[in-house]
Amino acid sequence: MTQTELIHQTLHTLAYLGVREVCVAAGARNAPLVSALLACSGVKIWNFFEERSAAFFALGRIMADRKPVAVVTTSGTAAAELLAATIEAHYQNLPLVLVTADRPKRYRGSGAPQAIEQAALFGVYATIVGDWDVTDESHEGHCSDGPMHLNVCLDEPLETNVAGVDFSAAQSLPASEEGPPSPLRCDLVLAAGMHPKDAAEAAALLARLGAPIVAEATSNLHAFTELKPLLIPGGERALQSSRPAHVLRIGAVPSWRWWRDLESHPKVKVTNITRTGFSGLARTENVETLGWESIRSAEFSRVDPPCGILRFEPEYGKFPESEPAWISKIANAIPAGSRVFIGNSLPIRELNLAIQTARPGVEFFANRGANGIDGLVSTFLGASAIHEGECWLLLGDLSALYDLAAPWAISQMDHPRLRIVVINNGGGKIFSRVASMRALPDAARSVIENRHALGFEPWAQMWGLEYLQTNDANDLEDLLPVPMVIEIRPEPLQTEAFWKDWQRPVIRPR
Ligand SMILES: Cc1ncc(C[n+]2csc(CCOP(=O)(O)OP(=O)(O)O)c2C)c(N)n1
Repeated sequence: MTQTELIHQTLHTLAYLGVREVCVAAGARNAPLVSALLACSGVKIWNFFEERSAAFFALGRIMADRKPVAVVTTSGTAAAELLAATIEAHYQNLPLVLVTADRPKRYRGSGAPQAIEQAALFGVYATIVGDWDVTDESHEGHCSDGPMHLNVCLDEPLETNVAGVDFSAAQSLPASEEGPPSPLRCDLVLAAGMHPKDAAEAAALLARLGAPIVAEATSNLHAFTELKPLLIPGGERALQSSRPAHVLRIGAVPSWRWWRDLESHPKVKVTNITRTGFSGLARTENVETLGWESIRSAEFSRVDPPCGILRFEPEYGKFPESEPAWISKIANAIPAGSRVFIGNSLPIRELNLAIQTARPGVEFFANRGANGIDGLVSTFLGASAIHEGECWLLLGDLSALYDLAAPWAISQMDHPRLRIVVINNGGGKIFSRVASMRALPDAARSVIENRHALGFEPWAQMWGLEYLQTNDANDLEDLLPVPMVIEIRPEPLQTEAFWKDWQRPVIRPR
């Protein structure tokens, strides 16, 4: 096989897998693939100077449009930079296609420049579609769920004059079949991490079921007015008041502490309906995990007696400058038709509490596969790239510092209404909410929280983004139609006071 044939085989495989967008980070070894891709039709190319952003951006594209997206790297540690996004894609079961150019197989184990062991680099996190070299007789790519890895070994001379292929001419893969109906019972629903289209399917079922629902913002269930009477405000606090016998969890693994504590309550039955295949619990007793198709085929009924869950509304007015109140004010300022990406750590928890204050018609996304604080700006940009409404990112300061290179992609997006909101509380303040850490001496807490006094204006300036720092929520209305960084600095004493007030013990009425 010639190098040209090997490259064509790679392009056809991508087209067959359903890839219509590719994020490239170029080097010398992958130049043949990159130049061939640029000569292709029916495929959109995004370009990056570093691979980590490229992979997280691809992840965001997949989350938004639910179609496979590829990322193409050169050899060596460039390929290794894809690992974190691949792990996130694995736990979200998203078809991230990794194409890594490699040196020829005879270099393996030699220590020659840029010859690392790429073939099984992603371990359990990606299915190997192929490890191809011109000396191989035949190349058969296999499709799977979740991330897929295609390692392509290219020898010198590198062929950079390969004709492109037409991606749109490729056949798409067949859809999966539905299972037989099965009976399901529950007295409490937990919902998290659903694409808005999945949320619409789930909403129809949940409205018929009539059981109380504790839903995270990313469940996207708050958009459905028919669910209003069933959606219980108060998050963790509400959950603590409940005594369910059978929990139905739909979508991603919930971020509530209460969910983690279900590990030690084996009598509480848990049924998961998820696209990921992961139960999200280490215990297996009384836990079942079903595929998404059961949302259509299962016959649901409510268990009696009811689980007794109580409703709680946070009193933001008492602590208006606290961080949770700020998240609520931001949620309320985001216009209908917007797409919101929520950072991990405190923002996602605070938004779950404040979701009732969000306007209808807003979509929510987050990286809750492995809960990393890395790649969040890049994932947000990928998820926003072709959304027509406003796109908002709410994230912590350390999370923003983690992804300073991400705005590289903005100049390729025809998108003036990006709002990157950094909640700058001067470090990883989630750790000040963990009881065991609060007991540590201040010097240790300072290291664990990575306390700092950095601001984000120079970052915005570097990338030519508008910058706004405000302590007036009215400034968040009718923002200019330009990409902007918005920095919010909540008042720490009010934040502390808010949580103290919110975490007082739940007293059940007799
Ligand atoms: C890649 C990665 N590294 C470390 C962590 C552990 N971690 C969880 S939250 C957090 C602090 C986040 O700080 P920030 O983004 O400022 O948010 P805040 O806690 O203030 O809400 C860290 C380091 C992680 N989740 N992901």
